[in-house]
Amino acid sequence: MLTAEIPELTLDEAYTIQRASMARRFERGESLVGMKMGLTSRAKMEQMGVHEPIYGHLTSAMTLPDGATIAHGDYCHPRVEPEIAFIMGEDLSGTPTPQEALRAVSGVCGALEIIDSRYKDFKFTLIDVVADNASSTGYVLGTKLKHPATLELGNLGMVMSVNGQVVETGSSAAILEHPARSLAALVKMLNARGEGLKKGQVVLAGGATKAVALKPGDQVTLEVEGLGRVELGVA
Ligand code: OOG
Ligand code: MG
Repeated sequence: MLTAEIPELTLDEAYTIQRASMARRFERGESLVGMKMGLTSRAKMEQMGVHEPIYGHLTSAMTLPDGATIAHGDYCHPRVEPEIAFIMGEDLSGTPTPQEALRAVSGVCGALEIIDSRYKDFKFTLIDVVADNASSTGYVLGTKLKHPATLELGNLGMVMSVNGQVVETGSSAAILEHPARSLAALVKMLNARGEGLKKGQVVLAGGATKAVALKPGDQVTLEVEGLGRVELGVA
């Protein structure tokens, strides 16, 4: 772990490291497509032993289409998480309330996030995982997009299955009690660095349940109440 080598590393410095590693991706031709929140549900906090929400950057190279198949061998030890995603209809910065943040959203959909970690066995501190871009690796958005005003966004049932077996069940309520609170928290954290969200960007609100390890041959399905299905295969 990074903090084992540099114990005095601060959270602010970890976010600076995260941006430095993003700058290298941008130099390689990737572009910023959005942001993700992490550790926003009790299940995730307890699984990882880190009890504070974090954010990471999503790039074009992480974007996968619904029904995509990934090669397990391209990853270290990938895991999948059931998520809710926002599509920003307007720029958003400052310190909005959850209600204000939601007004800047044009669409909501279900999403599967693939996380992977540089750290052995996903063992890290808050500062380590922030420096590693919050384990961001890939994401799949559902194709059914709804305006937030047409959904009970604060309590949507979520069922994640692998190879036809239900592996995790939950609700969008697990995400800081309402996914809009995760969005507002993200904007507040970005604001502390003079940044914000841009129209068209994607925001993942954070896993509603614990993450599940992926194996070759897995076919993952997420069903979100009112938002249809999202699928991911692993070869
Ligand atoms: C950190 C990333 C957490 C989420 O949705 O909570 C995350 C990790 O667990 O490796 O993406
Ligand atoms: Mg996640």
